[in-house]
Amino acid sequence: MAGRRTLTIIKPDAFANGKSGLIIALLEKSGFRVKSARVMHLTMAQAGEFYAVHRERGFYGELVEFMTSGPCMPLILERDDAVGTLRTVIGATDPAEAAEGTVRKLYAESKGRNAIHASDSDENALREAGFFFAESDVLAG
Ligand code: 3AN
Repeated sequence: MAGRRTLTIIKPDAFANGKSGLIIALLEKSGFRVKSARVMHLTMAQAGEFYAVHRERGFYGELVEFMTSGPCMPLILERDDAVGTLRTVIGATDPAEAAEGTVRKLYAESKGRNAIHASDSDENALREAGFFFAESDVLAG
């Protein structure tokens, strides 16, 4: 059964451009409830570990550099079919291919600077939530 929680990160481009409130409003309008949130500036070590699955890909260095370029905002979100719904709401990785009304269509600049991260499976949602939050940081219910 699809899980009710997922992990998102409002990335440094969107946070620096003052879009975090608008993005959270869109997520809430899409039925998500915020269960935990923080603002933080990732270190190279943290960003490198978070994106370790992409280590062999050509854009890894650029990705780690971008994710450490300024503060970002990780959040745990909850609703039915959280992972699948959030992937739809954020849109395609490349904003040029993202559907109208999606977060990336509205706020992303490019494939690299693409405003938001969302977990791509329930397993990764659990792992990624644990990367940023202790269970005691997450609202129950
Ligand atoms: P998504 O974030 O849509 O799940 P992935 O998992 O393919 O996309 O890629 C992870 C992150 O790596 C993307 N959010 C994006 O920031 C970055 N990325 C992916 N492809 C490229 C690329 N060709 N050039 C630069 N950055 C990229």
